[in-house]
Amino acid sequence: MNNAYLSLGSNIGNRLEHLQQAVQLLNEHPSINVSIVSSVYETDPVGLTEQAKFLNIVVKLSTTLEATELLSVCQSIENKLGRMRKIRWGPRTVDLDILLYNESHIQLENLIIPHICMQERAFVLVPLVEINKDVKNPITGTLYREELAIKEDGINLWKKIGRVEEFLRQD
Ligand code: PH2
Ligand code: MG
Ligand code: MG
Repeated sequence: MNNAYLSLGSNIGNRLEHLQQAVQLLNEHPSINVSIVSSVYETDPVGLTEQAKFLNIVVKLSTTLEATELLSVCQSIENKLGRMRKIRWGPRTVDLDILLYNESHIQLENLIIPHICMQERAFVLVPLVEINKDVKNPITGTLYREELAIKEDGINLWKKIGRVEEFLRQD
């Protein structure tokens, strides 16, 4: 069995519902079990700052899928939920990024693990450290909670979550 951490974000429409639908679709996959969902954080947009605030979560899952197969599942969920917006070529309603896959270091054209700039993104690190304060960068051995120390600006707890079922029932 493989363990992975995923970052999910949404900044269009009903953001919470998009995150819930994405987690539900992940969990419904026969080879994926979502074991932990972080609290929901409202976060200032990073990169392109002229856009709406995001809701971000991190989930931990176990899976028999290879990392590249997990990536395909994530992309099909993005497409499925994106299509519901009916905006052709429009912005995606939900983004699913694989952060970590076991202790793997993967460098493929379409998949880099650990996720390329996760150690600089508080919207990733805050929920990640919430669900596992001992998780380390598998390449450098640095604890992600130590990367976090100075960068918590623009990240606000939006909804406290305890269990996966509780998250899926929120409305
Ligand atoms: N995702 C991005 C770019 N910027 N900013 C926040 N706060 N949250 C995100 O999920 C996010 C972002 C590209 O995927
Ligand atoms: Mg992303
Ligand atoms: Mg992405």
